[in-house]
Amino acid sequence: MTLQAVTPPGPDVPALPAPAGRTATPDGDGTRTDTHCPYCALQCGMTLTPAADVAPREFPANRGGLCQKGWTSASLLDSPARLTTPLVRTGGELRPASWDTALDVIAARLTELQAAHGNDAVAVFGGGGLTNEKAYLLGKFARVALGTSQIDYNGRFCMSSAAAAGLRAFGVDRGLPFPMTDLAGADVIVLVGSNPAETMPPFLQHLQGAAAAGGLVVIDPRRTPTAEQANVHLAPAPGTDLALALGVLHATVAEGLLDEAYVAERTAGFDAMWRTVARYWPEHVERITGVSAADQRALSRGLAGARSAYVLTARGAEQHATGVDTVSAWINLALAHGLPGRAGSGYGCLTGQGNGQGGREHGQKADQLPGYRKLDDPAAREHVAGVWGIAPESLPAPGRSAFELLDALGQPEGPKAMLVFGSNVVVSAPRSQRVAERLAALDFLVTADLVLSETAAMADVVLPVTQWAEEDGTMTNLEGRVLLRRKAIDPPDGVRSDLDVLAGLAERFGQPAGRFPVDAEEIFTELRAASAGGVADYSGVTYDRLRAGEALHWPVPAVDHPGTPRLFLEAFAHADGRARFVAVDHTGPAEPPDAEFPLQATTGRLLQHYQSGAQTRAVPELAEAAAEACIEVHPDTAARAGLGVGDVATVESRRGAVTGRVRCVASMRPDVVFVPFHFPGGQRANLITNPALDPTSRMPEFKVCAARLVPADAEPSATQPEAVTQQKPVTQQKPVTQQASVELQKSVTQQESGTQQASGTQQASGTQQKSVEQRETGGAS
Ligand SMILES: Nc1nc2c(c(=O)[nH]1)N[C@H]1C(S)=C(S)[C@@H](COP(=O)(O)OP(=O)(O)OC[C@H]3O[C@@H](n4cnc5c(=O)[nH]c(N)nc54)[C@H](O)[C@@H]3O)O[C@H]1N2
Ligand SMILES: Nc1nc2c(c(=O)[nH]1)N[C@H]1C(S)=C(S)[C@@H](COP(=O)(O)OP(=O)(O)OC[C@H]3O[C@@H](n4cnc5c(=O)[nH]c(N)nc54)[C@H](O)[C@@H]3O)O[C@H]1N2
Ligand code: SF4
Ligand SMILES: [Mo]
Repeated sequence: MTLQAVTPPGPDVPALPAPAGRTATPDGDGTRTDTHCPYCALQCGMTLTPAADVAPREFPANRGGLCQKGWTSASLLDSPARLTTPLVRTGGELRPASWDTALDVIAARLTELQAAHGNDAVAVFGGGGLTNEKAYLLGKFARVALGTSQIDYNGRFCMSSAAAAGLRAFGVDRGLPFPMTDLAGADVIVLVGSNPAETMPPFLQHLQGAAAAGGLVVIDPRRTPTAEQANVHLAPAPGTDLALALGVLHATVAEGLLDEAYVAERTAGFDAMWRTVARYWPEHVERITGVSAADQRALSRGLAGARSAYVLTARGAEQHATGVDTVSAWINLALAHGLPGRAGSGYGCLTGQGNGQGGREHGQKADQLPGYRKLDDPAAREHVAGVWGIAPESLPAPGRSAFELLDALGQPEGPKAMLVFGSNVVVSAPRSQRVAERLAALDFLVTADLVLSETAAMADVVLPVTQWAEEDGTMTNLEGRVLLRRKAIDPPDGVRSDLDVLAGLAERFGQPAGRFPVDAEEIFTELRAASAGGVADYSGVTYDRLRAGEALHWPVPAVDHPGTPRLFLEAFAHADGRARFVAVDHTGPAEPPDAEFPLQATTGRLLQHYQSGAQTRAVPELAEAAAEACIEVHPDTAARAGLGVGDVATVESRRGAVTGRVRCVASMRPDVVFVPFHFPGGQRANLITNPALDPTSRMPEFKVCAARLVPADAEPSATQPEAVTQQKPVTQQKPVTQQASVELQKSVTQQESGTQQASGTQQASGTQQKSVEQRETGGAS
C-alpha cells in the first residue's frame, strides 16, 4: 500500500509544480539560502533565492516534499496584504504613523495604565509560531520591562493537554521523544485524532512502513483523507477517545497481552489505574464510542503482536475539556504494551505550530521561565533572574492561562491593555464573539503582525513586522530538533522585526541598554544560558553547530554534547526512573447533545489554510482553492434539515451560530457536523465552540459541542460583527487583505459534486465510493 498525501509527499513522487510566478530554479548557483517553511511544526526544509523563489530541500522531515502552503509561502512576502507602516488609531481610525510615534504612543499609554491600575493592567499574548528568540524575549519583556504576570500564548489552544499528560507520565514533555524518521520502521502506528494528509502532508511518508505492514490505524470521527489511506479506520463519537483507550486497555489485560515484565520494571501506578479500567470492558465501551468490541480487541492484538509500534495523538484527542486525561489514557495503553522508552517504539504527540515545541519552553507561558522551568520554583527564579541581571523577588508570580486571560480583559479585575504577538484570537479563540467583545472593552490594544488580521483590525496600534525569510531565528520542530531559519532576503522598507519592537519598547520603559538585544544570535546565546540546567537545556546548541547542519535534539547540555534524539531509553525523567500510569475515567463531552441541540459539532483544518487563515487567506492560490467555510455533514442529516449540497447553512450552538456551505459527505457519522476554523466574520467556527477548559492544561473544548443544523436565513458575511467594528473603524492607506471581501458566493464551489471530501483531495471516485460503503458497515452509529 502506498500512502498519498493530499499533495505528493516524497522524493519518489514529483513535488507539486511551483505555482505561476514562482519558478523553482535548480540549485548550484550559490544564491539559494537553506531555510524552513513558515507554517507548521514539520518545518519542511526549503531553499529560497533572493527573488523569493521557493524550492523544497532534502531534509529528514519532508525529504524533498512540500505541501501547497509551503510552495506558496513566499507570496506573502510581497503581497498587497502586507503591512509596511505602523498604524495608530486617531479619530477612531487606524492611520499610518512613524515608528517613533507608534512606539511612543504605546509606551505612554501602557505607563499611564500601569500607574493607575498596577503592573498587571498590561497583558501580553504570544504565539507558537514565534522563533525561540522571540518567545524568549517576549517572556522576558513581560516579566522584566512590564513587570506583569499577565502573559500567556496560543499554545494553550494547541498541544497543552498532551504536554501536561506527557509531563505526568514521563516527567518530561517533548512532542516526539524520538526522531520522526524512526516511524518508518514501525509495523503498527495508531493515529488518534490526527489528519496529517491535510495538516502535514509530507509526514505521510514516515507512515508508509506501517501502512505496507497493514498496521496503520486512524481514529477519527470523520473519514478524513488520512483515514482513507489507513488499513483500519475507527470512528468514535467525538469526545469518547478516553473510553476507547480504556476499552482497548481492558482487552489487553483480559486477553493476557499486558507486557508484564515492562510494567514491573519500568512503570508505577498500574494497580490504581486498573481499578477504573476494570469497568470498561469492550462491549460497554462499544455503547459509549460506537467502535465495535471486535475492533477494540483487534487493536489490542495488533499492538501486542507488533515488532515496533507507536501511538501518536493530535488535536482530535487533545482539544477537549478532558484532553489531559484522554492523552493519559492513550499513554496508559502504550505503557501496557511496553512501547515508551523502547528503541523503535513509543508514544508521541504531533505538535502543530511552526515552533509549537520551542514556543512552549522559553517563558511565554503564564507559569513558565526559559528552559521549561517553573515560575514558582525558587531555584528556577534565582537562575533566570541571575541571567537577566535582576532580583529574583522582582519576577512576578504565575498569571492567567490564555482563555482566562482573554476572558478577563477589560473586566474590573482584569488587564486594561494587551500586546499581541503572533496570534489572531478574534478568529481562533473559543467562543470568539465573547473574546472580540473583551478586546473591544480594553482601553488599549496593540498587535504586531504581517497582515491586518481580524485582531489587528481592532487594535489601537498595529506594528508591521518582518517575516520568516527576512530574519534569522531558531525553531524547534515536533521532534525537539532545533533548526536554524536563516535570513534569505531583505525585508521591505518600513517593517521591523519583533525583536526590534521589543527592544524599542524596553528602552522606552527605561530598561538599560543591551538588556534587550535585537540580534537573534546574541539573544540565542542568552537563551542558552537561561535554559542551562533546565529540562529543555539548549546550552550546547550554537548557531555555528546549526549552520554546520548538526541534528541537535534537546537536551544538549554542552557544546560537545551530541544532543538527545531519543529520550527515556535508559529511564524516564521521574526521580525513580519509572513512567506513571495515571488513573483516569471517562466523563464525556462537557456539553452532551440533547433534544434542542441534537448534533455534535467538531472543528479542525483544511489542507489549504493555516490556522485563523490570516496568512493563507491572503495567498491567492489558497484563497481560491478554499474560499469559504464549509459544513461537512452526512447527506441524511442535511436532508433532515432541508439542506442539500451547496446550500448555505448555519450550525447553531448555545453560544452562537456559524454559517457555511453544505458539503455532503456520505462517510460522516450522521450525528456529527464538521466546520473548519480558518474563516472570519460569520464564518468563524469559534462562534459556536465551547470554552469549557481542561482543569489541568486549561485547553478549551474545540473538538465537540452540542449543535443543530438549520438553513441560513441570510447570506453570511466574512466581515467582523458590527458591534465590534463600529467601535473601532479602520482606514487603510491601501487595500489590506482580500479576506474581508470573501463572501459565500453560491456560484463559486467546486464542492457541489456529491460526496467529495475535503477540497484538494485527489481521490478516484471509486476509492471514495468503496470507502463510503466500508464506513457505513463499519459499526459506528
Ligand atoms: N492545513 C493545515 N495544516 C496545519 C494547520 C492548519 O491550520 N492547517 N495547523 C497546524 C497546527 S497548529 C496544528 S495543532 C496541527 C493540527 O493537526 P491535526 O490534529 O491533524 O488537525 P485537526 O484538523 O485540528 O484535527 C485532527 C482530526 O481530529 C478529528 N477529531 C475531531 N474530534 C475528534 C475526537 O473527539 N476524537 C478524535 N479521535 N478525533 C477527533 C477531526 O475530524 C480531524 O480530522 O496542524 C498543523 N498543520
Ligand atoms: N475551533 C477551533 N479553534 C482552534 C483550533 C481548532 O482546531 N478548532 N485550533 C487551535 C490551535 S491548535 C491553534 S495553534 C490556534 C492558532 O490560532 P492563532 O493563534 O490565531 O494562529 P494564527 O492564525 O497562526 O495566527 C498567527 C498570527 O500572527 C501573525 N504572525 C505570523 N508570524 C508572526 C511573527 O513572527 N510575528 C508576529 N508578530 N506575528 C506573526 C500571523 O499573520 C497571524 O495573524 O487556533 C486554535 N483554535
Ligand atoms: S507540511 Fe507544514 S512545514 Fe511542510 S510545507 Fe506544509 S505547512 Fe510547511
Ligand atoms: Mo495548533
